[in-house]
Amino acid sequence: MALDKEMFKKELRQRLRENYAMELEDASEQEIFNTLGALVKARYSDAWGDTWKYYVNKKKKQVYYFSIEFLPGRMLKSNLLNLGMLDTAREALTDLGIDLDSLAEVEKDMALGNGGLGRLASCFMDSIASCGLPGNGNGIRYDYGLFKQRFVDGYQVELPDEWLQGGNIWEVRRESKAVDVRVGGHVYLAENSEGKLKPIYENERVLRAVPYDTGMVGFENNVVNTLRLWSVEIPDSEEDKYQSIQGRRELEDLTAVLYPDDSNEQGRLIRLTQEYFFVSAGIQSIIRRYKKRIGQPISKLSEYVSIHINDTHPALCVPEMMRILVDEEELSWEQAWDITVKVMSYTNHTIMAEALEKWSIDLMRRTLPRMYQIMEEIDARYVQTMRELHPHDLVERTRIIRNGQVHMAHLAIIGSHSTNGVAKLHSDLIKSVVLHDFYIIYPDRFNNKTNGVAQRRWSQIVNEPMSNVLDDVIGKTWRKDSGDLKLLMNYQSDQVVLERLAEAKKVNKQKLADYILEATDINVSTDAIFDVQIKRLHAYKRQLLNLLHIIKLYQDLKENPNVAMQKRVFIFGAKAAPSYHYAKVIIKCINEAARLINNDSDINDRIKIVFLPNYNVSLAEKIIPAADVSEQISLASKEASGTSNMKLMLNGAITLATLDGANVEIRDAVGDDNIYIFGLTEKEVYEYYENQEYTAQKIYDENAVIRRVLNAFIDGTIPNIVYEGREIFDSLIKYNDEYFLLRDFDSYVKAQEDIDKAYGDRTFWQKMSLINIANGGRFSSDETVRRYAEDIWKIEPKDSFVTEKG
Ligand code: 8GP
Repeated sequence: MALDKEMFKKELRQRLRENYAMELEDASEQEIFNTLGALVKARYSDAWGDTWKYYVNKKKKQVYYFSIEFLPGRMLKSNLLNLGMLDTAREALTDLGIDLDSLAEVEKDMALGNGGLGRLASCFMDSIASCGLPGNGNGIRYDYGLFKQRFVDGYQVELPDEWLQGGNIWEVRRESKAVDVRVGGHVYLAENSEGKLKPIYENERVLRAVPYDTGMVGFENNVVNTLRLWSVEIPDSEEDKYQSIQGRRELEDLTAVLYPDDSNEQGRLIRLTQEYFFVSAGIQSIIRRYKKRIGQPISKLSEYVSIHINDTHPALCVPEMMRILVDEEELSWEQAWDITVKVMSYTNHTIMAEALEKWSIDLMRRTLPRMYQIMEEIDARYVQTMRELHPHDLVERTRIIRNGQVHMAHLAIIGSHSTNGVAKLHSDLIKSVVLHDFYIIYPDRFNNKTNGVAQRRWSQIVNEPMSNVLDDVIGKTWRKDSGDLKLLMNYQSDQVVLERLAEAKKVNKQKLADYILEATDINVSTDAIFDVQIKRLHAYKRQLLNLLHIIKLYQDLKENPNVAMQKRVFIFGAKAAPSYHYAKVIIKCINEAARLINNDSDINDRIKIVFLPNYNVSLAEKIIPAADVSEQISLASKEASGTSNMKLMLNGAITLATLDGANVEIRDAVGDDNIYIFGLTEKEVYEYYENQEYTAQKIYDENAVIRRVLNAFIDGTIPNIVYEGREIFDSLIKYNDEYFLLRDFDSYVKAQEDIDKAYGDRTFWQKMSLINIANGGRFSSDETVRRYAEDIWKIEPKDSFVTEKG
């Protein structure tokens, strides 16, 4: 039964009394939040159990999405929306004198990921449930999420993210579902009494993996799937071995932090063990359930189970499945291999060489001896089969174990039936360049699945002013089916609609301006263009190119204060990996440029730089609805897809982009007139690589504007960056500008000038913005997961969902 407002208020008060023996008037925000969370959870707990029963009773094939990162952000509003309770909750709370938006801020961001890959996993979880698809997540319950970022003297400082302090209302600990995972020691094969070869483990460590489940609530469809995150504990049987605090700590640290800095041996060891830990625990629990609940012979596993390997971190799924099928279920190698390949599928998320995981044989053998043995066998059999079909060189290049290293991407491709990229261009590049060798061997395994974003969160929840206008203009069907945003195209010349959308944007900008003032003490005007670049800090994403342009504007204004230009606020949000020195240098330079420019009275607020600290999902939710310009300026060929580009267009920002990743598809969606494209194409980038004719020094010598901009980094123009400025300068000149910033600079400046002009014509700008919103619907992750479900996972939606939707 749906809760009406009065019942909602009554239940909230009642629960507060039960849990805290307290009246609402005396409760703290945290206490009210926890109570509200429990109320919400109670509203979906039946559906959660029923969903599971339905899958089991109907013997539905299920997908398990294995990912070392999940970035759900806050879940209160999203759960309320999906349960159809958002409006009731808001009104009831208002009656009680509580503002839902500020109450929601109490929730700590669940930040168990670094960036795009982790956020995509969470958008998929939302969409899988909302499309009524039988699918679950499998990952790690890190005690500490991605570090909290502060700026001290312009430098990034990392603080621990203690997100579990104060508890996590959404999770359920399921001790009875714990499994044991074995690592380290030695393994040898010996014949058992029946004459079968069996692995014998010696001196291994046993880790207890305890699952914490979180309900993934579908949008108004009574479907609640499960995100299962594993935490390490010491099993009772091993208690004796962990007498010392030090020993206990080491073990308990295994799931303490996300991505321990892997630049040293100790860190790498933890990371590899983490990967195996959640893979082994996940697969063991899938097999256990399968045997107990589905009751079919193990040989039919692939008809009921699909496992997705999200990037290479869970690639050990392949040998772990083989271990269970061969060592425990006693299938023949051939049969086990056939099942494994049918069950597994893999997504590649990056072409950056340094992110393609490799492990030294030595480390692998020491840490996961049985896994290593199995991978050796897979490798040997691969070579044997492929040698008969392909040239020797090709087979050697594609082996799993080569040159003293285990290649995880090779393992994932060889051990699965599908490898996909995340945007058309990226998938083409994978086939033609990055994984070309594999494409020759397995042409049928390669496919594209362009990323998408959870549109309910990224439009309805984060942007109410815009959503209300849309409801009035095109009706509410877009809230269920984002394809209906297209209806907005009928209003591209309607002054009233354009004006209302502009007003909504203004409201969002004011809200962000208030936040900026509070967080950074910087005053920004909502008349200015809000020009946004939000993503991990990485050289290839070229935040530095953005800065070079800002410095140029600054120098132009200093030279001639009467230069005509729109006011601009350049907004950055980005964390640098703790060990990524160059990225941190860029942060320092942006912060120092901000200090210089924001305080220069000659500039008179015409340009401002705001680097908001601690970029995360919740901050993205504040920035995105307020953005006018979306900077997607990676060097063409380097960004696999991007997803902030999709969220920003959906909120009416105009994209300024290279033809990289999904930007290409955004251009196709909105047309050339409603996007600003600049820079080298991916083909031109590759031509440069082939001809090796790029000389940054030459550009510097010949281009006075660029020379003046770069000199600002070393001549004291930007203060306090003596070392950092030199490092930037050298990276561009002495080390020849790896990401072609200088080559793209002029066309970037030109595109920025065009944007400046366009913004001056309010109707023109607003029309572009409308066209972006109208065409954002195609980048819905609902659509993306449906494609995965049909083409790769072969799973079908829950029947009742189809009927409910009509
Ligand atoms: C990101 C890609 O950089 C981005 O283009 C894409 O949109 C996103 O994945 C989702 O597909 N890749 C990563 O986040 C990534 O490779 N992370 C690994 C370093 C952990």
